[in-house]
Amino acid sequence: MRIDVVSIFPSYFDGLKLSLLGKAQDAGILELAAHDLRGWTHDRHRTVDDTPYGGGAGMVMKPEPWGLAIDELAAASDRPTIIFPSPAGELFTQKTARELAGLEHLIFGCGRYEGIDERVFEYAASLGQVRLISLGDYVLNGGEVATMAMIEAIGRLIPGVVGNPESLVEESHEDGLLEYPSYTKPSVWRDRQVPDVLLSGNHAVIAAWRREQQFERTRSRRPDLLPADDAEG
Ligand code: JBE
Repeated sequence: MRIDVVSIFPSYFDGLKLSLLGKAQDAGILELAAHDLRGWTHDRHRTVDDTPYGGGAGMVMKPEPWGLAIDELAAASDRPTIIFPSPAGELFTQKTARELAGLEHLIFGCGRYEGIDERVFEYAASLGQVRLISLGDYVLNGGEVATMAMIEAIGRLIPGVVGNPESLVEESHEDGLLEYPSYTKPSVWRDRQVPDVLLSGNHAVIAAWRREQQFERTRSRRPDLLPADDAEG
């Protein structure tokens, strides 16, 4: 998979060279490049924003550098998916991550939250599939941190990135429920005992207990994840 990121702060993405995603890049499974939007400006001050038509607070990102950036990066593949992180977008979930992990080429455009000139999204749709995606209902200063979170969630689903693929299926959200609690040695720590059932060696009973824990936690912490009938209590 190829991922291009356009940002006025490309060094944010140096962190993605660490750990699992760094190894995936070394192994050639993932090709990740962060580009400076200002590289597509042509004025002395490398201007990327201007005042909004119609008035109002803040600045809006100018369309010209975005147009050139998208032209150049989209030309590298057939029909890339172009993602703009935005609090006004559709919500990012594990399902979104799975969809995006199956694609060949993603381009992330990181705007500041006052926004990018709307015509950029229309134009981008002529070169690829455009998606505005939100990490959640809160406001960040720009799309960079949201992009990093999405790349991490997507990247670990690419075959070969996570060493043991079984560890992927037992995680929170993969089956629509929160994860069951985990314990390791010692069996007693500061007077707290690991639940007896986990020491029983009875795999069927352990599996049933874990399932019940998943439902219990989901009911108490995230009832919105359960079908309506199961949500109360
Ligand atoms: O979630 N997001 O994708 C955002 C992007 C930019 C600003 N705030 C956000 N929440």
